[in-house]
Amino acid sequence: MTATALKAATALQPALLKSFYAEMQRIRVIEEEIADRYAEQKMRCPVHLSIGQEAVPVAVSALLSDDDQVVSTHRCHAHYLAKGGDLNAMMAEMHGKAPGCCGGRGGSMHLFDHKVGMLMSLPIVASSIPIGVGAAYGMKQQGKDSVCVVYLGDASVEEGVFHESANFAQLHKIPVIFLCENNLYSVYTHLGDRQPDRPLTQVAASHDLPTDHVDGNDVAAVHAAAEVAIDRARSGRGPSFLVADTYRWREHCGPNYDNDIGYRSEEEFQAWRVLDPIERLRRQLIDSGDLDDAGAQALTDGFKAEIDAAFDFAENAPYPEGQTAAGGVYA
Ligand SMILES: Cc1ncc(C[n+]2csc(CCOP(=O)(O)OP(=O)(O)O)c2C)c(N)n1
Ligand SMILES: [Mg+2]
Repeated sequence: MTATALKAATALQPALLKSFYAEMQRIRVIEEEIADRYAEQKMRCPVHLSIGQEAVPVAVSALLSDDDQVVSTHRCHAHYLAKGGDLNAMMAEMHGKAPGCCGGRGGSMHLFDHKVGMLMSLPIVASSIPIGVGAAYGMKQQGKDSVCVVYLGDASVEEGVFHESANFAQLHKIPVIFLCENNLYSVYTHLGDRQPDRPLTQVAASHDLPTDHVDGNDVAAVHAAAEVAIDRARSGRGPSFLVADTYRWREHCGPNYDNDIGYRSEEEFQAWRVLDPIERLRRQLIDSGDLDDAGAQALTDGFKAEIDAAFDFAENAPYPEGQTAAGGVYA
């Protein structure tokens, strides 16, 4: 355990760690259910699952209020759920139904819930970054102490708009946190083939951003590092760039495992699987005497019924009316 993680784990109360466990497990159960039902073809949108990556959004959202905003990417389910996004609206959206959070027109990569500060998710890589910076600039101009967390994948750093946004944010001391979930891959290409010589933190530091790098599967370590960055933004000291190393368990897009197609190995997957953020925390809580098997079960008991009800809601909801098809189209 790193010094940061050790400090974080000892500082956090067991009750908070248990809530992290439950929240991560809830997101996992929801995404596993999506994967299990995907072949039924009732959800006709692509799905980018975050199974294995649950620690980052859960740790970060615990530090945010509904007035703080987040923006996300194509891989947005966990960000939306951890920020408190409405599950029925998410499931309806994934089924293309009218009560979906985007009116059934967006699908799984367009999850919004403005009541809880889930500003948007966008599938064009890096396109949400300047929008998050703009939202945070607005907060600053209005004299608020709110912040915006911009979730981005390791590939986003290779897009020009990341650099323009980072530069602008630092020049204007904008209260934004660039939270890079480094799952090592951009689709099938390993980070080592894309950035063989430069750590991601070094790329961000070239814009003079304060940077940090944590084990993204250690929820307490992420919480500790995010707390520093969020406090910096909230107190007017400007943006930060935080890299959290993690791993997606399933294929880039879709419900399956794809360790057999050649771009990564079963051995690599298994090495990351033992770093499962949920199982690590469960074991930590059991070892410290703060949780037992029955307690862990009790924390997660209601999730299956909740997601079944959300699927029922989505499947029984109406499709959008045909005559509204041009609504929201700007030309
Ligand atoms: C501008 C742009 N280029 C290419 C794509 C196709 N694409 C979708 S996701 C993705 C990789 C994204 O990798 P990363 O940012 O690391 O996120 P991850 O999928 O690993 O969570 C690519 C290339 C896209 N959506 N937008
Ligand atoms: Mg990636």
